[in-house]
Amino acid sequence: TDAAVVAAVDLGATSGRVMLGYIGQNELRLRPVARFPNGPIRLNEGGRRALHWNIVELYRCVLAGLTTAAAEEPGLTSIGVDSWAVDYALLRQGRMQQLPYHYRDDRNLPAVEIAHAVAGPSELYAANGLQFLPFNSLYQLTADLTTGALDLADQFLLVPDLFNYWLTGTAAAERTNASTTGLLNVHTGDWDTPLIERLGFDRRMFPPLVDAGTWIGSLLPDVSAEIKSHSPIAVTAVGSHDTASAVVAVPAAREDFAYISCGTWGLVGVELDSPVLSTAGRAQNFTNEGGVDGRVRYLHNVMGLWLLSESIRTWEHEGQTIVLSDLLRRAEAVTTPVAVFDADDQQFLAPGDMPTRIRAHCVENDLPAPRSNAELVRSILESLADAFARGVEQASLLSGRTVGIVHMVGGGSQNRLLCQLTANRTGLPVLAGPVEATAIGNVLIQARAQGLVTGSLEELRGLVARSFSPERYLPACTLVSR
Ligand code: LFR
Repeated sequence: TDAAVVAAVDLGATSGRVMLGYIGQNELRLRPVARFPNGPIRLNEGGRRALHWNIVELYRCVLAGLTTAAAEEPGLTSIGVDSWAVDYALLRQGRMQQLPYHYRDDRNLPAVEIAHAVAGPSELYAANGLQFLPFNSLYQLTADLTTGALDLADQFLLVPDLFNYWLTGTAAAERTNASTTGLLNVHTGDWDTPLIERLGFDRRMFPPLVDAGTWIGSLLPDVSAEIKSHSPIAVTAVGSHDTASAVVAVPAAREDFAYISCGTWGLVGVELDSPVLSTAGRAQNFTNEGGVDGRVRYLHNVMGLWLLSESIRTWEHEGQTIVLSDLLRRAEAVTTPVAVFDADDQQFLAPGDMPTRIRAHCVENDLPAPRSNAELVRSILESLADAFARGVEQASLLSGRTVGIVHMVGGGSQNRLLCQLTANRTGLPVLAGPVEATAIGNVLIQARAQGLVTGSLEELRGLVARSFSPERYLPACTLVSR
């Protein structure tokens, strides 16, 4: 075929991948070329066990993936990088000063109080429109302020921006991801200088903002040599917040849709043209994150498959052998009513023994504590589906947008039980897939920047729907257990 090729680098909290994206007349295909694990690393910091990202290892894996990509497709024209949000590197004269912290590190809690003493939650919401999450970059930066780390830094780069800088030498802040820092003004979409200065940060640390679709630069000569590429490759800004890219690739055919981008997190919401800053929305912890093409991702963070993956990690650590497909089959076969607990409870945020925390939470809340792995998994999935259903309903109520269909994209869309339970609890059809929505959204924005496809997000979504047809789950009310 004569399809053009771009590469999507998509970094998630548990794994990263490099995918080749093929774009032709009315065709869109994806081919994985590399997958690698990602995870936190604990380091002793003066007696505290700090949680960091092994960002340099991640970069090594990205370069290895790009080497394979360039070898397989010498005509590769562009690279785009997306990752999870909020986490960043601090640099001085281009040198990274410390390993980026993981958003699940516990340094944030004291920092929240310090930041809120300067600017309270309602004032912050009026300025940045973000739901309260204790790891929003502004709280992390407050922690850096108290340790003196900011004294050494002259630049702040979110993870994808850091990779773009390493690849091209150009420092820029892509807007969708920058919106998750809490330091962008929700009305102007620009760095909120008064807020930044009140919080005690140096405005000059924050790089110029660019929109998704902007050309960032060409690969540095040594990077080009490293990945053995013989033709010029551009690095293009994509919706560098993974959720922003995932929302681009929701294969919606109608306007009245809600989405659930489900991986480590379950991001539940609707897409709007302008932010909703109501007190009710703030009370329900709804966020106005920046989307591609100036759209607003009005959504709520649900704890997501983290509850499951961290349970599995705990069991494996205890020496149990876990086969995910078996476990899910047994969870599906559970017929006794299981606890539907509050998946959003902040106590589930930190890494560590998840089954014990879930059981304790059930006991505290007079819910039946799960007695087996299968019951625990069923309880997690029921609770997630319940939180998803509440999220969809609230998104609709708070925004005034009618919702007639739910699109589930990302890794969670492969989980048949979760999709069915979500259909049951929302009472709406759930269209599941694509699994690789984030990488697809990443590819599409590069393709549009290169003129390989044209049109609005609606048109891009049409192309996704034609190329990856979603699976349909209809609500079956009898399956609901409470
Ligand atoms: C999903 C995600 C969420 C963000 C969380 C932390 O991968 O990007 O949107 O709230 O990770 O960065």
